Amino acid sequence: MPEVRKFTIDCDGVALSAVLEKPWSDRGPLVIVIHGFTGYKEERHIVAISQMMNGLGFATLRVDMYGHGESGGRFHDHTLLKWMTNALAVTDYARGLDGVTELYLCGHSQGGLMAMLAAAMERDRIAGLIPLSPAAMIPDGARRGALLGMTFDPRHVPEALEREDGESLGGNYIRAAQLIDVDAAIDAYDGPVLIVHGDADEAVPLEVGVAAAKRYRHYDLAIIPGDTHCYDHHLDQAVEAVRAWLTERTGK
Ligand code: FER
Repeated sequence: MPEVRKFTIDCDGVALSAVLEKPWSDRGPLVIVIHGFTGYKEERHIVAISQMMNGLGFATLRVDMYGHGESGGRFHDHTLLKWMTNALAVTDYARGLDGVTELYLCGHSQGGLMAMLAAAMERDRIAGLIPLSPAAMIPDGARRGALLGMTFDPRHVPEALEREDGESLGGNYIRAAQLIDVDAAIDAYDGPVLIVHGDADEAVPLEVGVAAAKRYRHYDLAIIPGDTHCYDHHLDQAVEAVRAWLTERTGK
């Protein structure tokens, strides 16, 4: 049984809710695992991927980002810049844990994009990057004026985007996203990358993940036939793709 600990990580006064699962006692690797837009750390696919990692001997640190899950901040106020700052705080926390050897970053969708941006910032500190169905097109969408199936004037950013479920997303989300250069982040990272993407993804087209993968210098790409954004049909195959890649990387 791995050690399981639930706690919060402070990020400039905002409490980020986190769960650490650690199968080793002295020393070992750790993967930071981050959910997507409107997601949280107990989602089925986030937990399944993490449990597999624990079984392989990797500790996992699942964290709710700003405005999501049990963390502080309002959903309406979240931005990719806040999530990037969260990623720095979480990475610092993980690096400070006793016994952590290699550090990996894994994130789903918007969390996958965040992991890609964090990998660029942390390129000298991380051993590998695992974006799952990464929503790498968000910054382009913000610049073009097309997000969440809605359109807007990108030069006159609306106060908010009203989502179908009634929760609104503040205009600062768009303003921040417009400034993010995904290609520059990809080019800044030359470590190993595994991108996993379902070819029936209804939220982030497969081509987005394929294009991101192909821009990385050292990438592997696992396409899951017939699967959706959250691996509703073949979660086992998504988990297996990550397992095989981690096993190969660590020679376990
Ligand atoms: C969008 C498409 C996908 C978008 C966000 C996402 C904010 C993120 C999805 C996820 O994280 O699961 O247009 O706009």
